[in-house]
Amino acid sequence: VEGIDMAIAGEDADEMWLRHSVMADRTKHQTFCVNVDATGEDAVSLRLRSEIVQWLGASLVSDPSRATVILRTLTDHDIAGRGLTFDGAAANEGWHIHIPTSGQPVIIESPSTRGLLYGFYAWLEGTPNAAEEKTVDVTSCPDQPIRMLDQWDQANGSVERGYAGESIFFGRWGSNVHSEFVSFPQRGEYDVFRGDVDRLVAYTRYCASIGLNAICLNNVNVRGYAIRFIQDPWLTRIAQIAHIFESFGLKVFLSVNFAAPRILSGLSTVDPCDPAVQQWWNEMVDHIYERIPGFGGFVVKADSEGEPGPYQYGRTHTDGANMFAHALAPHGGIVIWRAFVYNSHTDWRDRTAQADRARAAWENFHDLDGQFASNAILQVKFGPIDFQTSEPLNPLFFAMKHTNVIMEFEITAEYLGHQIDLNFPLPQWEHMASWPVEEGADAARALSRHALNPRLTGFAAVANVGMDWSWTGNPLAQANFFGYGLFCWNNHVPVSRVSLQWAQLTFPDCDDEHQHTIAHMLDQSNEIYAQYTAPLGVGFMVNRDGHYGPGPDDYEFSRWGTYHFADRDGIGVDRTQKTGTGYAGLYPEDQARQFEDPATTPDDVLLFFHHLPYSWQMKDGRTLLQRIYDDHFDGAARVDDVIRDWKSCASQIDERRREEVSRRLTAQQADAREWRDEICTFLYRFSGIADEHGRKISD
Ligand code: GCV
Repeated sequence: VEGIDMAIAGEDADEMWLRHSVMADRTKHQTFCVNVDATGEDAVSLRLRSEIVQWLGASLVSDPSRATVILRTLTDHDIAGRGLTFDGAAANEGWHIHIPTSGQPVIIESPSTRGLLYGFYAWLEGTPNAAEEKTVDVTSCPDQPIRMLDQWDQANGSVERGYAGESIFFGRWGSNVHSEFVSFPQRGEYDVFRGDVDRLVAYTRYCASIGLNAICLNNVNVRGYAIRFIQDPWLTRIAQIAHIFESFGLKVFLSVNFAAPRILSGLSTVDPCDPAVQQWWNEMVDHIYERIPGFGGFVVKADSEGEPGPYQYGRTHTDGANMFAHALAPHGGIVIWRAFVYNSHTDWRDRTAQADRARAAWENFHDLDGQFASNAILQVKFGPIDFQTSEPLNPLFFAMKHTNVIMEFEITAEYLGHQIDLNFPLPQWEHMASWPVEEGADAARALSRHALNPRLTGFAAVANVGMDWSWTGNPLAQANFFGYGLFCWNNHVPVSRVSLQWAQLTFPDCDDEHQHTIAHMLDQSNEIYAQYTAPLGVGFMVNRDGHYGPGPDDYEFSRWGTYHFADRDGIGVDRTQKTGTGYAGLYPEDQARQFEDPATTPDDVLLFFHHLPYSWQMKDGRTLLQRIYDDHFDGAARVDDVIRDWKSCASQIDERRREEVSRRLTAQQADAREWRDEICTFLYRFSGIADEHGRKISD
């Protein structure tokens, strides 16, 4: 790529689930033919060809009769004539794969070149499974039209909440020596782009290979040089990166700082209703599209955690979002406005509704429903707090009935063990996506039902990669990235199918039994972690200094407004309507009723909704405190089992991955024991109630 300070990717970067030798072996006897007459050549079809020839090293012919794998685009006429069904708001990106029993060519078809690319990778990854005796005919379309990654990468090369080394986009080449990166040396010059094109191409391939179609390159907290990414010469660099992503079918977005007109051009105000401010953004957007015609648009975090926003000018969030939407609309761009807005200056003494952080997103946005522009999207975190181990669905998903909404997840393991502790969060994500929202629609499905434009809904997640050789710090955390893509595509994909497919692709040298062992380790990891950390949905008992390890009182008297309220009698947050913050009443009547009563509240969010005495009788007959003690001992003991499982795979796994994972599991074991002991002791000191099984709890 012209102008980029070329640097060769570390030769030793792990190949994750696309192991070149496996893929090349799988295709070495194949001859491919790509026919895109129905849609025409574009950057994606050219990329598809180069993937076949340059990446796989396979042969490509123009005559389909000589091919063993035919990839072709379809016209509407073809689709109707063949009786094929491509369904949903993203039907265009779907694929149809035909695998014959023998003799005939494999056929991969789609209405679009992007769909062909997705079908190509799906086939390479073994989806659908080729049956030996039966012809396979499968059509598959993504459930969510927008399937996005949010990078929290910063211009200085660091990654906010990143646990896998420095940014793959920004920073000084060669400065990443280890994943335990702490500080980045100041750069004298302004070119903050790493320029590691090989690494970017590889990353983009991974994204496309799991069906992703959008990425925001920089952190939502837009600081330093990142504020200038929308201007030349930095924009030229962004264009170069966008060029790579677009060729793999991904749209590129940038996070922007709401106060940019003041910071960059000295405007006296950034009031979104001021014509000069609007004009500034209009011109800025026009310029961006001159450089990047396929640009996706902006992601904006405003009025939250110290970021500037429309409230400072007495304006609403729709005033802010619609200003950007208006500037982007002529170019087909969109603005993604984050609903993670809360006042981080609460007083712990205040126990009223206004200090309940769980209410914040709802309070700030519910009455703006119907007022967002049709090219604006509200991005809502799945839970009302902040990616805790267990939360109920954010009630905003019920309130927004005439708004484009994206559900936000966090792949990077901020509260889930920093990619040190094993934690494959797919079960939790699916639980959130499957939350009943209305007759015939769970949360995932309801998104398109209530959108102003059904194609402008979807999922976004904070990415978990960095310059670490394994991409994700912990090689097993690659599964979380892989799983996210498959989850976006099929919101109810069976968890164990994903983990097994990942294990098979990633550890091809393991035998079947051990691939199942690895998949099993992943499948139970999210539950294990939830057992030994903050109990039953209470949240935020995590260490405030970085969010790893226990810190039961770290937030209790802080300004961030999240509390467990443990005392000598009980624990939990009263969010009932009768005696608490009233939060339970933000749900539709049947669910509000369910959460109002601790007897009908599901265990995993029991302490999220209720402050209960330690003697509270759980559904299984145990007391609340005994259940907490048991979970903590059980969770920590299960980590020992996970270590045993990993050891059982040892002889079949290369040394580097074996040792890296082992080191992290040992650290997890220490972490789990620390959590167990701190939480149990913390509650024992308050309650004075001993463990029924006489296990040692320090006093
Ligand atoms: C990017 C949490 C994280 C912050 C993050 C914020 C957000 O508060 O701890 O690091 O900021 O969420 O989602 O904006």
